[in-house]
Amino acid sequence: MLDLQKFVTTKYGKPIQECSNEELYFALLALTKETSSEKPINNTKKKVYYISAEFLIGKLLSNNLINLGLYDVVKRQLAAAGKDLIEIEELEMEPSLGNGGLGRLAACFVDSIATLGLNGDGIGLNYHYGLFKQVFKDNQQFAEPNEWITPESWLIHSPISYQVPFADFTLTSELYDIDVPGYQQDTKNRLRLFDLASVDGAAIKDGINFDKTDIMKNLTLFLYPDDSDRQGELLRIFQQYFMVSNAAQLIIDEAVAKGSYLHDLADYAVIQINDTHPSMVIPEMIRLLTERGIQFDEAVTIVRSMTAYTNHTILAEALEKWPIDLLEDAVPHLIPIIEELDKRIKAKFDNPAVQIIDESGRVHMAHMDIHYGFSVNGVAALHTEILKSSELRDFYDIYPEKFNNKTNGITFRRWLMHINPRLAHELDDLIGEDYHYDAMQLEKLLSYQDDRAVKIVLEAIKDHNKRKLKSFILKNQGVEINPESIFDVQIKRIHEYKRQQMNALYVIYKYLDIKAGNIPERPITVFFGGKAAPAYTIAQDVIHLILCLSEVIANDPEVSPYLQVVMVENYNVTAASFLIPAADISEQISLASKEASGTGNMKFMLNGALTLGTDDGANVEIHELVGDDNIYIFGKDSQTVIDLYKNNEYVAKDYYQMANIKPLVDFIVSDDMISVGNKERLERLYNELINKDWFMTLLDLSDYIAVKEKMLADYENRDEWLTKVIVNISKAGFFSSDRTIAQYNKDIWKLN
Ligand code: CRA
Repeated sequence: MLDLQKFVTTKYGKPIQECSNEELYFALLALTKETSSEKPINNTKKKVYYISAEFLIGKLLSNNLINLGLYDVVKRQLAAAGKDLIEIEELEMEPSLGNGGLGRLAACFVDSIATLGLNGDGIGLNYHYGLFKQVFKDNQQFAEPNEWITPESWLIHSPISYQVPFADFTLTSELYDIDVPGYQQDTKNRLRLFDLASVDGAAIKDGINFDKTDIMKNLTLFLYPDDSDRQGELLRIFQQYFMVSNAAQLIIDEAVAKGSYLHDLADYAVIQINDTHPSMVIPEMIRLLTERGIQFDEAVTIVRSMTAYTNHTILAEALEKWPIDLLEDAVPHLIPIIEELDKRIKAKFDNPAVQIIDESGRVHMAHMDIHYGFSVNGVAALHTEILKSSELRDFYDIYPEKFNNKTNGITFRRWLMHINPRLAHELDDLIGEDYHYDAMQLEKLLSYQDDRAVKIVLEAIKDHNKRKLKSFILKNQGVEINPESIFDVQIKRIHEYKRQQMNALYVIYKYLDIKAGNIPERPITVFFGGKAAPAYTIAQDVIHLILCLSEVIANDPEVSPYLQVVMVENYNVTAASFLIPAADISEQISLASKEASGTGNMKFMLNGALTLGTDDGANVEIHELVGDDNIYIFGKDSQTVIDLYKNNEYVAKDYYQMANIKPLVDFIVSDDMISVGNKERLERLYNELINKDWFMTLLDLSDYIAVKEKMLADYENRDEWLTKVIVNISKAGFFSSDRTIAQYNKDIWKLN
């Protein structure tokens, strides 16, 4: 049994009571690293390499303590000495290695791979400033470098290093590992982050602008550096190639060390390509194999039998397509390989839609993945069906056997046990701990759906979590919120297809309604959180709209007691861990067909919030699991939307002219708003909505308002609402990433 007092005294020569929280944080970091370093690395023959530009791992202390079985003891022993683990954990910097769902999914997956005892590492880059830190000034977003690496951290410097060739120079990599102990597992895996020793933050000028030409200094500074110019595009190619060349060299070395003679490489390794950023691993692996004496044809066969591709989006602009001349400037040695791969496809299929290099000389990474890998998967049932029937239809016709669905999932260690310990303990008491290992066991909770006592406890837990969120927001932003209000939460990257602007129009509706004298039964607090890509102007305008609305409402004494808008600054995994357990309403309102899956929707459901959403992404599966009575669905369905696009039939103006909609949209450019905002931004957004509205906000707005009003009214029937909450928690087991990973393994990786 752990004796934390002894550990701390040995380290600092004084007892826990006399240590600062900072000292205790570093003691716990050391303890956790030591404990996981004692676990042997999983070294079974075949291994999966999950290559991803993002791993949004969040703070690791509690997560690792939970997985190592130390969380409760540590918490207890600290408490006995008058110290609070939650306060200590605040001192950890959140790694900034991801952007959104795709990166968080990768983090959940490495946790689940380790937890299932499978041999698999994540491979990515060690961005020093990661994704930018978001700050608000003048009701606008500004981007600052996010410095997260401290001298002592989770990173373990490895002796592994590779040479990575580019057109004009060769770079030498460094490797940093982060241990990934699975939940209650004897072995561990690793997250392996490649870096460059010479990277230098002094290359940054103001905000997140930096000299883009000096690759030695900037290669791993930022995730998704601005690529609106040629130099920026080149830098992204440099990053992607650096990541996959290191990965491919590591994969070969590890296999050879285990006895592979390369012809049998696929018996040792399988690569999961997480979206198209790592796609160059295909030509790179072919290059390395041919360099090692394997014939080109055989190299292609080997690579095809060991690479699988996950598609995360149907938005065409998010799929990498690099002009061949740009690739030529960065990685000329890959060009003959890519051209040969393309030539073979052109010889076989005369359909322009499936070519790797298109007529304008762009290399379609996704097409290369599909032709030269053995598996293509979507991330939710609806998404995979859309890929097969429309987006990737021509590929599906050629290779129906390659297509499969893997509905996303989330790790319950973080998204239940860590962020909502009271709920987890209540579940332990009610249904036992089996669900820790088999999430489907949560269904046992269904038998309590009419249990008054359980409902009272659930309500008390929600209330507690609302108060925790209140302190978090007060501390971080100096804003007071009302814990007695309904918490309505939309947290995700800011993007037009996710339709934060529709939620903002609802807020305007409510504001005007309250001004007209209709006082809500109970106050409502609407939370938004999310970053907008610095080059995405309309998304910045949406943030501006929300911040201005927040100010207008806060300044209006007629409305502010009943309605509050909070835009959470620098939304990240840590903020999510406070927002999700406190939420009553989970906003999942993307335009149907556009959200590949969503994973926030799953986290909210598990923590007892009800979904207000469209039949999109994994919402469809949530809907099927909980049934019509336990979810609030609105809006046009995906087929209708797909047809509207196909026939070019949607005209925003027709909706704007409607009597209930026009005043809401007009409010965006009202004097009230312009007095606190930036006229140009508000007018641009207004014009975008009435003239274009590419993601059909106005199409679903009336229905959204009606269903949200119904939901708020239903909230007042506490007994029925809590039944719905129980049903949602009970049915969330399907969304465990352990289930997702078990399916990847059974159908794709075939490890063990
Ligand atoms: N934004 C999808 O949009 C999905 C995640 C993880 C996304 C989400 O609906 O849940 O992937 N796609 O599968 C993406 O990043 C490049 O595409 C996302 O994170």
